[in-house]
Amino acid sequence: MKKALITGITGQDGAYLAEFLLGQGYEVHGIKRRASSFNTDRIDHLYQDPHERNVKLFLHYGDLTDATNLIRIIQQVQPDEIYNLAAQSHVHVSFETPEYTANSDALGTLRILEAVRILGLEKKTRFYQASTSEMYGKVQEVPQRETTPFYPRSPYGAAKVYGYWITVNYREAYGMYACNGILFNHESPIRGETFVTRKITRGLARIKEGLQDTIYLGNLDSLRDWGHAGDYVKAQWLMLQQEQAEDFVIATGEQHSVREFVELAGAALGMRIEWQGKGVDEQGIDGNSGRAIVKVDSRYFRPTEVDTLLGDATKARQKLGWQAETSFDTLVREMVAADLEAARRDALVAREGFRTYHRHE
Ligand code: NDP
Ligand code: GDR
Repeated sequence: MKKALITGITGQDGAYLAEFLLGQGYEVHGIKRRASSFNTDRIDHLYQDPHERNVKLFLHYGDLTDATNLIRIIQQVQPDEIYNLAAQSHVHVSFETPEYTANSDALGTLRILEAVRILGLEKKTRFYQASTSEMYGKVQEVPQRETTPFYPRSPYGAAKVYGYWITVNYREAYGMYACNGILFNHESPIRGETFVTRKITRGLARIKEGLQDTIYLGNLDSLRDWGHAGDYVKAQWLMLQQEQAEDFVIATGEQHSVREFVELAGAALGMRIEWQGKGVDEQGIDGNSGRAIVKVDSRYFRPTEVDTLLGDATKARQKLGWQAETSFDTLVREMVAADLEAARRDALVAREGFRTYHRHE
């Protein structure tokens, strides 16, 4: 039975990947951070009581900023595959926490690679690095492919460029099977609530249920290549099953604006969108029930923005046999449906007289 170690198992991709690998018969180990409250919501459905027999999922406390902890966990687990998904992954937040972002996202990657080398596991353990389209930043070529030069536009992007190159370097210097998946944005119903897609679907669903009346957004004109996280974790696994370690772009090849995302989510809920704020063209979408106010708020603009991303995943299609399966429309509808259910639950709680809380973030 193969053993996999996932850093960032409590995140969106970690949860999808853990479920996928368990389905493939793996023993799955994950690193979770100590928090003052439970932080395993996304993997609770996979949890197995450690006192039972035939346990296949194990969680270890750890942190990418703690080298000795990583060495000890890797020594103990002796993984066949490591998926380094842990990161301070929010681009806007990286402008506020640039040093921490570099420590976890750049040096954290180095710490894992170095732990593998210190433990003499270079020939046993395969390594996947969660690289990102944010490395393309101010894009130098459209669409972006494996050979497109990087020009990061945030502390997050810059840290991930280091993670990318140190992975390539350990492959070349020590013959490790180490590869980068350059993944474009991918979303799902368990996407973090402060990324724009989830913020939109969650916010509109709550407006629909009368729990709030406005959502505040930043740059509506950003263009992204949005896919589904469930499709993308399969590509991560496929990258570690090849004869030779290589780097791959994973994307849908289709691009939409933030504004289009709002419009489609609103249409799925049958809502009329009322745009408000500076720089917003007055426009609405047809719908009979409900009205959602979408306001532009400068606090959500970034000091430097990545205006447009569009990936070319031809290499992944040819060499991995991978391609995105979920359409943009299906993705938006799946996210809207899940958030509507959650909003209905909250509305029921509110109607019964219990207090519910709302935060704009
Ligand atoms: P999430 O933000 O949902 O999850 C990040 C995970 O990393 C969480 O489990 C988090 O723990 C953990 N983490 C954060 N900092 C540390 C640390 N210092 N030590 C240990 N664990 C830490 O991200 P996604 O699942 O969306 O993304 C997975 C990876 O892929 C990330 O590296 C991201 O940068 C990258 N990526 C994501 C893309 C996307 O569109 N989703 C696209 C391209 C790359 P906790 O739950 O405690 O916060
Ligand atoms: P991104 O995702 O920065 O592409 O990084 P995010 O959803 O945060 O932003 C996408 C675009 O939407 C614009 N935007 C807003 N963004 C947020 N978060 N909140 C808002 O209110 C808002 N309004 C407009 C942003 O300016 C941006 O242009 C994600 C992360 O998952 C990274 O970890 C990953 O590497 C990249 O995708 C690929």
